[in-house]
Amino acid sequence: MPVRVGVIGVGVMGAEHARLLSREVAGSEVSAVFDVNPARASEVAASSGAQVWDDPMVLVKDESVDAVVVASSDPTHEQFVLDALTAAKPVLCEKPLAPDVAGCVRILDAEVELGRRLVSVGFMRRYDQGYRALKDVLDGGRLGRAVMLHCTHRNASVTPGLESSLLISGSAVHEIDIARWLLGEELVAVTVHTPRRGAGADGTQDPLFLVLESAGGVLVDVEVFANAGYGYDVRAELVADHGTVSLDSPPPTAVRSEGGVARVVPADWRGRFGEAYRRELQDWVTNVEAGTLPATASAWDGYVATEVAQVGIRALETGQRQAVELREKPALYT
Ligand code: ISE
Repeated sequence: MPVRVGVIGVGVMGAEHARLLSREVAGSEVSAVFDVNPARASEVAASSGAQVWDDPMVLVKDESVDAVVVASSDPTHEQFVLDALTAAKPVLCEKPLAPDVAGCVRILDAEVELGRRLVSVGFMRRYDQGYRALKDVLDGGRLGRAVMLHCTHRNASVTPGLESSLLISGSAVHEIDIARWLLGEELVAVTVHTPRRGAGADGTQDPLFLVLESAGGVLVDVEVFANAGYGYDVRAELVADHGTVSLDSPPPTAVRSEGGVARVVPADWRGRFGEAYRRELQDWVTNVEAGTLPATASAWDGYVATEVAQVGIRALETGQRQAVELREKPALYT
């Protein structure tokens, strides 16, 4: 029997999840779909063979749904994740787990109360082959300890007038998660520098330059440039005691141009992380089926990402280095 998944929210991301679950992931089918836009829900339901629901809370509880994917608007995540916990069903929630720390904490409390880990958070970079290769090199020990991590996160363009804080909570949050995962350490402080605005900035403080400090003294710098103008470009270089290793997945396609060799990057995240999303969903479905824990980010990781992003937003607003104070980690997540 395939795992029957209910997908809540089928905008660009949710529709892609539904497509992957119904066509590319082994052992799953999409049995139910909800979206605030009924036409969009019908379209995705028709292409994935699912039923359309007009009440997401009823969808979560229905017996035709074994597990839930939440890809609706950020402020609605908390409610749907809590509903899934009440129904004791596995749930994969797109980032952020909740946009505010209080919402994440309510989810942590509910999961701890239930006493079972059912929540996964969609930090798909953990499934990217390039980041996995970086982690393998670091964990293999050949390069010694990590000292610095340089990160670049560029989008071609974003909605004009985007709030500057969203560069941190919507984009740099991926680096926040991947840095913790890669280094195996928590982040303890954030500083945000603001260079002069890029030509496409349009009211947004863009780019931003973040410096994250890890508990063990590793410095992580993150350039977030939302209107970089040319494409979706994610880079990373890990500097260690005895050498450096760079993210090179997928290898950029080199093309000859008049000035020499140019780097060609995808237009958006789908071209860059499509395979990571597929692997993430496959791991989730396989483990839901087996009743075991996937390697996804947990509710704890989702909470920490939101907490550190909020500290980053404070650092941006104050212009000062801000310390991160995490809650005590519940035993369920150790
Ligand atoms: C977007 O919100 C995402 O979630 C993508 O994963 C990220 O890479 C992109 O930069 C964001 O704008």
